[in-house]
Amino acid sequence: MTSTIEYLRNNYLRNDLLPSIFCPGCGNGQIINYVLHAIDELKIPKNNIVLVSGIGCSSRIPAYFDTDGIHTTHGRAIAFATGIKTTNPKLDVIVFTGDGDLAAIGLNHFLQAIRRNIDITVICINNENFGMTGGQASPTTPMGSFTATTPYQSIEHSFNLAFLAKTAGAPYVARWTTAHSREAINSIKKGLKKKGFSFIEMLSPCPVSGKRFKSSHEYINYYLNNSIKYSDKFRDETSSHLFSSLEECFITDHEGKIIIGEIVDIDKPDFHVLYKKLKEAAKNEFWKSRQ
Ligand SMILES: Cc1ncc(C[n+]2csc(CCOP(=O)(O)OP(=O)(O)O)c2C)c(N)n1
Ligand code: SF4
Ligand SMILES: [Mg+2]
Repeated sequence: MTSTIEYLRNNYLRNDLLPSIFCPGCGNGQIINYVLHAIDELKIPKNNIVLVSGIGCSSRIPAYFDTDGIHTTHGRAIAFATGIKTTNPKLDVIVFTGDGDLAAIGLNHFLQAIRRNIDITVICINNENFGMTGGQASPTTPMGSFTATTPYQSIEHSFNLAFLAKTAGAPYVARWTTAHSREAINSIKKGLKKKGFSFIEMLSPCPVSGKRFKSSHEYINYYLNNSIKYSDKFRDETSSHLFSSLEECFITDHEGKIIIGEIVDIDKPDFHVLYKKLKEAAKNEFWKSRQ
C-alpha cells in the first residue's frame, strides 16, 4: 500500500530532483509537506497552480514541485506573482519567500501587494537569518543576536512580519511554526481559499546558518514549549509592547512566548474584483463623458 507521503511525492513532486539541497534538519522540507497536504486536500488541479519565489534556501522550494513555477530575482517574487495573477486571475498563485527576501530587499513589494489586495498566498519561511549566504542578520533577527554581520550583537529592532501584514491591511494573516503541522496546513488552505492577499508566516529551523540552535529537535522543543495562541487578550496590547523592549524578540509576548495563530481573517474586495467593476463602469456613458 502506498503511504500518504509516497502518494503526495509521486503526484506533486519532481522525484528526479530529490533529495533536496536542504541541510539535514532544515524546516523547508516540512513547509513543502504542509503545502502538499493543503493543495491535495483542496483538490486544486496541478495545472492551475503557479509557485513563485525569490532567492534564498527557502526560495528553492518551488523547484521541487511538478507544477508551473518561477524562481525570480532576490526580493521580487511578489512583483512577479502580481503580474501573473492580474494577467490570469483564475490561477492559484503561491509565493515562497524567506525573511531576507521578503522583509529586506523585497519589503516594498510585500506592502504594496497587501495595499492593492492582490489575491495571492504568500508563505514566508522565517528562519531569522539569511540562511543561504551563511547566516547574516536579517530584518527578523532578534535584537541581541550574534550573527555573521553582527559579531558584537545586533542592536537593531526586528520586524514582526505577521503584525506588519495586519497593519498594512492583509485580509488573512497567520503565524505558525514547523512544529504546528495541522494548524499550518489549515491556514495554507484558508489562505488559498481567501479572496485577497493572504500571509502565512512560518517560523522554521535553520540549524546550519541560524544562531538560535544547532539541531532541529531543539528548535521543535522551543517552538512547542514557547508559543502562545493569539487571542483577544493580545489584540490591543501587542503592538505597544512589541516595540518597547530591547531584550525581547519582537515576535514574542512579554513573557518571551512566540505569538502564533490566526491573526486576521476578514473579507475585503480584492484587486481583481475592483478592476472588473471599474471596467464595467468605464463602459457607461457617465465615465465616457468624463474622459
Ligand atoms: C540582488 C541580490 N542581493 C543579494 C543576493 C545574495 N543573497 C542570496 S540569498 C540571500 C538572503 C536569503 O535570505 P532569506 O530570504 O531569509 O532566505 P533563506 O536562505 O534564509 O531561506 C542573499 C542576500 C542576491 N542573490 N541578489
Ligand atoms: S542554510 Fe539553513 S535554511 Fe539553508 S538549507 Fe541549510 S538549514 Fe536550511
Ligand atoms: Mg531566512
